[in-house]
Amino acid sequence: MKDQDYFNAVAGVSVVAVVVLAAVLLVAFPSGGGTATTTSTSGQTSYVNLTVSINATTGWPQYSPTNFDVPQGKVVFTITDHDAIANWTGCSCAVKGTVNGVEMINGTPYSTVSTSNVAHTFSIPALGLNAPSPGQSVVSFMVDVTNAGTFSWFCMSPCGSDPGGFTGGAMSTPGYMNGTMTVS
Ligand SMILES: [Cu+2]
Repeated sequence: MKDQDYFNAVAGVSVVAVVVLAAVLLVAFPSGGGTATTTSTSGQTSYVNLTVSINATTGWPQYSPTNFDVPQGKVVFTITDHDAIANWTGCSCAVKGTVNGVEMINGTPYSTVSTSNVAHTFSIPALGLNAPSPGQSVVSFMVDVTNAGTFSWFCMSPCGSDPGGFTGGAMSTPGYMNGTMTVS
């Protein structure tokens, strides 16, 4: 596949060079390519930088920001996940809904992420988006956002301090593992 040269080329990119990586992603994921059935026409690319860290008060993992706005068009997401490495057997490990169906983890492309480390996910069901986020990693991916509206996102990993995962704590408290993306 033609992207292989690019992937090889960026494999050594420093994880702190987020802006550079995002710029390279633009070259790797040109508009109109791949499997997308619809593409945005705005010609605009925007950037969303998300961080997962441990809330000092609650001890729960927390995305920041949780509510954000983007214009229609290509959106490059970068998730810097400071949480611990987490094995998740039976995880939602397939990358879905991104341009070319991949995400970059520390500069290497993956279409499926190893169960040995999926601390969190960034998922928007209405857009068919699922981006697993390994702990102690930088994940970057591009989404072609074609429609305005308010989209709920959440983490599908049973993360946080609650033993049941989805019944309390980080998973059910607004502003930790769920939020909204407003597209204008
Ligand atoms: Cu999570």
